[in-house]
Amino acid sequence: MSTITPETQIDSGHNDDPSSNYLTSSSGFMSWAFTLDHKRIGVMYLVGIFAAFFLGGVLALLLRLHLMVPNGLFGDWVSLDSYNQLFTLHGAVMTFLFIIPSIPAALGNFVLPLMVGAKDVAFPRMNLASFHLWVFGAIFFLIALVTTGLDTGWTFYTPYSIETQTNVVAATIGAFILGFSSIFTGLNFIVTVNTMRPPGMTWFKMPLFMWAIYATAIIQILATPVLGITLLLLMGERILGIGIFDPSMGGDPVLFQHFFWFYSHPAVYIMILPAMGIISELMSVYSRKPIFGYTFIAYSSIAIALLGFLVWGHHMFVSGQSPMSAVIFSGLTFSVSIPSAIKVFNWTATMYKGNINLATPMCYALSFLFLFTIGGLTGLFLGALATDVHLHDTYFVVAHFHYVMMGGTVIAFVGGLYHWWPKMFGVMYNETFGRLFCAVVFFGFNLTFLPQFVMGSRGMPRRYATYVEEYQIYHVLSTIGALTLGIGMVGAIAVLVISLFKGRKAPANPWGAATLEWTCTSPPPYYNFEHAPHVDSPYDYSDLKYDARIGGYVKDPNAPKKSSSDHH
Ligand code: HEM
Ligand SMILES: [Cu+2]
Repeated sequence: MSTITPETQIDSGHNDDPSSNYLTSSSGFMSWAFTLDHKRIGVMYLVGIFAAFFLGGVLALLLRLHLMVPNGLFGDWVSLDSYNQLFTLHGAVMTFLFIIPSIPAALGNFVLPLMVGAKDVAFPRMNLASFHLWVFGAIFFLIALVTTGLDTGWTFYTPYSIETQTNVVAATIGAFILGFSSIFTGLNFIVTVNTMRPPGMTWFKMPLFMWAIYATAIIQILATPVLGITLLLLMGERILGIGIFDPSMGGDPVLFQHFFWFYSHPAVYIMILPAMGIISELMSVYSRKPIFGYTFIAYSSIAIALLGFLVWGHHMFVSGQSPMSAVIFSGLTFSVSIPSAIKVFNWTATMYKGNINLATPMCYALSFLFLFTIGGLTGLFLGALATDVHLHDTYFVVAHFHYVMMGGTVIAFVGGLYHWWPKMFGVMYNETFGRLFCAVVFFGFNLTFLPQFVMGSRGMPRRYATYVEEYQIYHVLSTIGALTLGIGMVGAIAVLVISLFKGRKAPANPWGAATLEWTCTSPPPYYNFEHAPHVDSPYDYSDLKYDARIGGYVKDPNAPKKSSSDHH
């Protein structure tokens, strides 16, 4: 099961020419669409995910433009109803199609097997199935989009989702299928990490990205089935009228919220944990220092994954749960912030007295640190019962979750993409433009969402198409910010795409990182490694030295090797 021999690959027609790599080893549509190569699957996910991100982004800009003036910029063209559809599809596309699969399915697929020095993930066929399911799920979302749209909010709250005339069934079928895609990915990673680590890579010598992906996979497997069942029940309610959520038949609409958040709060950790894993790698590599507090960071990922299951009720403080359970959920919510804070402190300590290299990925890592801290700290105001009653369903919440999801996950994703890009495609991007657009993104992001904290705390409710004039100044600032952010994001992606055509050839190890994926050539050959790589501490940089001729780092055989348990 765990050994991937060439015979288990169904790819036809790849050649074994040593100068070829996974991109050139075979060609044609079928060699991609039905590949079992984790690297190609990762690249296909990357393309699909960015298409979803683009769609979600265009919807977001339409929303922001609409909100420029109190009664809607587009006049009758965007009616109150279509405004509901815009924000619903924006949220649903961003959450289900983009952010949940983003880091694990694209970067995780590409990097994880390389990090363990393996040829592939444990179940390559299941990996391919996961991608195909993602495509099917996306198609159902598009069906909902082009038929009637969807206007329930991405949360599908009952009883409205039972009554609305929009295509809830297509969207829930889509989300259901996407759930399986996510479960397959998670299952694959758990088995890969458990069974395919090379000799010498004990649990506490794993790169922290692996710990993060592992913790994420636990949530994907345990929480996603709950969403699946919930969506099935919702379909049953709509199609058959089974009466579980519908109060007119004795059902309980709040039950839906319990089911939904039992998945969706853990799901926010599906979004943020892989991002945290990326940041742990970047902080260490670009500070040229072993990561500070390795064991704490590793355990805190697991702690977040488990505690994340106990706090869902904080989304329902005002939906009629008993005061006692509200108090308990509020208390539990604070417990999750402890492991998150541990990570932030350890990343900061890693930089202390480090030899910081402000390459583009590090610029994103620093942005993450700043933005995630704001996102996390504002979560505490929402977790505190007394303040949440006031802030619930206002723009304060909107700002909070964008700081964690976009400022956290998306920023880390883009940073990780810049970091691994030379490995993935064998080219170097333009550093100057990379940094420039990172700065534009950072500025645009804050301009978009900081004003939302202010207007939210002053009472501007979320999901409203119109508003009273006193809020206009915040909305205008936010819209200008969103346009800036859009330009920054398009620029950041353009820098990468242009490098495919113009970038100079990447060395095997441009950043001087010590994890195994940097020991194979860039881009990796079809079988990843010719010989099983030698496993060392993932964060010991003492034996890597810069070689100006190749523009990258090489192992220095003469370097005194520090003890490999140094990072503990
Ligand atoms: C530091 C830990 C965090 C705390 C204490 C926290 C707390 C909260 C609370 C109490 C709410 C409910 C607010 C309300 O509706 O009144 C909330 C909403 C939300 N949070 Fe967080 N949060 C944290 C981290 C995150 C992370 C890491 C993400 C995503 C990556 C996230 C995404 C969201 C989303 C999407 C919502 C709103 C969902 C909706 O109602 O549509 N949060 N958060
Ligand atoms: Cu939550």
